[in-house]
Amino acid sequence: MRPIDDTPLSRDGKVLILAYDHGLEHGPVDFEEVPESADPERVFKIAKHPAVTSLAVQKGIAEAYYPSYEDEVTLLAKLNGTSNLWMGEPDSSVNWSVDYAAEVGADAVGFTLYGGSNNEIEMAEEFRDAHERAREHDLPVVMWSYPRGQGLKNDKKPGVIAYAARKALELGADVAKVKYPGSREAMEHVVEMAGKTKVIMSGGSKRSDREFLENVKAVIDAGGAGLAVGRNVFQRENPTRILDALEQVIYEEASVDTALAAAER
Ligand code: FBP
Repeated sequence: MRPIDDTPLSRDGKVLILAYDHGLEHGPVDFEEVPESADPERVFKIAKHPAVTSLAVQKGIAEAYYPSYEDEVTLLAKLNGTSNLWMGEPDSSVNWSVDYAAEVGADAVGFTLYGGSNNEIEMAEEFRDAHERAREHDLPVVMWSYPRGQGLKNDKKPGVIAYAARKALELGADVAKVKYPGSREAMEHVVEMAGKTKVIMSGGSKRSDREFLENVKAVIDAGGAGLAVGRNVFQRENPTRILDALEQVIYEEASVDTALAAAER
């Protein structure tokens, strides 16, 4: 098994995944703020930024667009996914196999697990199959570890997020993508619970540059490895500017003020 830091998913031990599966997960509503963001071509171009260690997309987008970017973009195949039209207990269909993702050129795979859902057992078994196949292909595995379901009223409680990170470690993920638990202290506990699994923050809905960068800074200061971000990048008119700032905060461990000033230059 190749150490994750020897894979293109990691830069200096840190991870910045640009997520672009929102057309499936949320629908076209996420593209309304910046209509050009509906064009995958725009996002593949953004993903060439040196701060980005991979672009996470679903199968159809990878098949249609990745061939033109395979020399410049690291592909993370998001294997399962669901839509906002689904009204049942949280669940996610497996939309492509690891074998097929490897054939398309994936350098890493991603998988959502809704811990606490009535479908958790089936999802964990599907994760097992994907994880073991990914190991055969030597591909790092990222778990979107999102406690969500009937019994969970607040999926952002610090204890729940710490459990989500621990599940990722126990089930073999190299990276656990979790929601921000609200503070640096809470994130420290999450990172501790994840052991050798790297913890990254899920970007969340769009907020101001400063507010977003403060969250990312707290994650890095807590020992987190970085983030997976979609809307806070592609819903900006100038995605390069925020990526320049993220590069400072994540890889240079710069302050938010320094990062914002660097992004202005
Ligand atoms: P954002 O940075 O836009 O939150 O994207 C991260 C992500 O995990 C995407 O991969 C996914 O489409 C979305 O969030 C799902 O968010 P949620 O399940 O909370 O609606």
